[in-house]
Amino acid sequence: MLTDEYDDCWLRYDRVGDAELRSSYRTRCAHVFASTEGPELGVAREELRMGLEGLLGREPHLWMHPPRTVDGFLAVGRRERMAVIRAAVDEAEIESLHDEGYILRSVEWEDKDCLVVTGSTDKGMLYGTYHLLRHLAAHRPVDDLDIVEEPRTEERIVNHWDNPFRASVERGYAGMSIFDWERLPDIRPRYRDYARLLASVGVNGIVLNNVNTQKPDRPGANEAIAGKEGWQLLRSKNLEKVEALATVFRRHGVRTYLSVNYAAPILAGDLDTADPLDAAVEAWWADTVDEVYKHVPDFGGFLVKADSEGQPGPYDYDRNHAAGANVLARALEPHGGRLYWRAFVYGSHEDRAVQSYETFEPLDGEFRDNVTVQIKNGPIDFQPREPVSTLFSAMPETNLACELQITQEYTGQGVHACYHVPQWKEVFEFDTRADGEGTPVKNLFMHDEGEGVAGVCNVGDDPNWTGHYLAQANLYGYGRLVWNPDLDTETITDEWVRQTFGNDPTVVETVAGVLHDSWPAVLDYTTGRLGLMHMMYNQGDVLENHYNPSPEEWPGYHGGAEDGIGVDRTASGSGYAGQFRDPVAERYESPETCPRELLLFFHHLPWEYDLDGTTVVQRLYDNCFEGVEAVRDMRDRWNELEDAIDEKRYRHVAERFDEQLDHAKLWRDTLVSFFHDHADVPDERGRVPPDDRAG
Ligand code: GCV
Repeated sequence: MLTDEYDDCWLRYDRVGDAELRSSYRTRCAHVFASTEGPELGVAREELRMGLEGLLGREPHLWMHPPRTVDGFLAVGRRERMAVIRAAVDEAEIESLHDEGYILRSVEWEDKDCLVVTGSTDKGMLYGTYHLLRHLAAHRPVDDLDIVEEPRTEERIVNHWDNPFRASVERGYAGMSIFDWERLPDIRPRYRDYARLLASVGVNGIVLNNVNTQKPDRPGANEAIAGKEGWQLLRSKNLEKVEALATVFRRHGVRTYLSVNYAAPILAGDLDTADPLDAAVEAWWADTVDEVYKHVPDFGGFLVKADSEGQPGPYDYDRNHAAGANVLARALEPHGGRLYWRAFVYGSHEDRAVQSYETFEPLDGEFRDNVTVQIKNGPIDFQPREPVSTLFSAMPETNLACELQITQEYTGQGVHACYHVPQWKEVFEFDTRADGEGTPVKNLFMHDEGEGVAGVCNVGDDPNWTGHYLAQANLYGYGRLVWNPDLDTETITDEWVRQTFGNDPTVVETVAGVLHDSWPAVLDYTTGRLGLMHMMYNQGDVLENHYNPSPEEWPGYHGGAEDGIGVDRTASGSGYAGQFRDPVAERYESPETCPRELLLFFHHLPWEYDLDGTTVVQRLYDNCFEGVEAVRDMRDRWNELEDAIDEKRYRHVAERFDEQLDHAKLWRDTLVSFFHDHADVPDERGRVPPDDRAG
């Protein structure tokens, strides 16, 4: 049910097959009395028209007044404007509702069976509309509906690492950029469909361009891209393009943001410094921001990667990150804009894990109110598994956002199935003890304005949007989990499968089961089971970057050597464990109490260190073999669906699983050989080093 040749993702709205259910839906939804005020309500009406036509098998009748001659109807609008809604919802309920919240309720009104969708804002009602359609697509009953929903997280943003004018996407595995910057401000229908997908899961902000706004200064970097870099978006003629996109997203309740280069006063202006304490720099940012707001009056703000991986920053002028951020924040403040300032810095330290805490913790309380420090979920870089970042519990006086990666840079990219919702859930639920027992990570960035979650988006120009059909579940799950971090993974998965692949119980069970097993499989063959990480190829701009196994390349990340494996991050090593609060720090300090899944992240242990009757090296061998079997099993289960889902999607995923299986074997064989070569310990099952029989 998207409007062009692209895949519908979860907005398919397939016809409800069960006649009784369809008839109960028709009673309440075949006639729609929906308010016409406001752009978001226009989107809601259009979505209802498309969605109900698909689900009910005929276009709904959209009324301009309450229908009197029918058995029931759906009403979408404000309480004060519609008698049917007043009959269903108290004024006090609306008054206490969050701006983006909504109420869905069944009600009998003038002898008619009605459904109402209402809220205190148009945006809330748009979210309520999507909730209703999701409910119908999952074949849930509507006769006694009573749902009151509010977002638990204020800022729910996607970050695009798209390179404007180059059309490429850094760490993008779904083709070129969805945004055609050369043709903008011409609008493609696809932008609207993308905005619908985002709104349907409650995303309310989008950063349009890559945080790397300048050509990376490294050997082999493509010279042709000079002059086509992200910082150029601040130029007037390009702001018209931003304005066009913002117009589309605004109607769907999504605010637009830009990544900017710290040295923009030099690059895009004519200053010879970007020193944050220089008056001319301050004035330049103020003027530039004024110009942006002329184009996009509800502009969300900027995202900045500073002093990191070759991007300029305040260190270039001997200023700290708070001084660096505050100059941009002051420029944004009068317009209600926000500055997202990334905490992803490393460089001078031997163990990069410790650096962002050391850089930012001393600055707590020094950032202006409209600054949000954006922290990756872990201290390294979106690995299949890492501990949570210690910064979350170290900055109580600062607005924080958690950065997740929806795109699968280190978890098989566009080829492997790896469902990230369980991993994100684990991060959100981790008890930091920051404020005593029961201070999960999610509590440190939820609730307040200016706090939230940013997800590095996996969308590209591929017809299926995300490269791998199953990766659509990561985008969907991201939005749903961020809206409400208390939702359980099973609920999110079930919703996605039903909307995407239909309600056949075998299909639902199989697809949900495959998703459920996918992250553990990746953990097995990359050995994240014991906390190893970053054993991937890591060379410049080549295709296999962060995809193929290459454990010899960066021994510092895993510490594999003759005497053992793992990295000492305790007090006798880099000290990362000590950045946690007690008793978490204490637990991590000792290999006896450190959770298995992080053991080798925190400890360098002998290969034959005892693990409840087995050894580290044997456990690693076993994990690699088990990972391959887990992929084989997922592939076989998927293959059972051949006649149950459409050929196109079936084949696409089946072929991806074949490729994943081959690649998991490559991981297994590379890693077990590496472990064997260094440990010189035989595999007790005789499978290592691998030979052709390994299969
Ligand atoms: C946008 C890692 C990735 C880079 C990314 C960087 C970041 O290093 O490999 O592609 O750059 O993180 O998050 O800034």
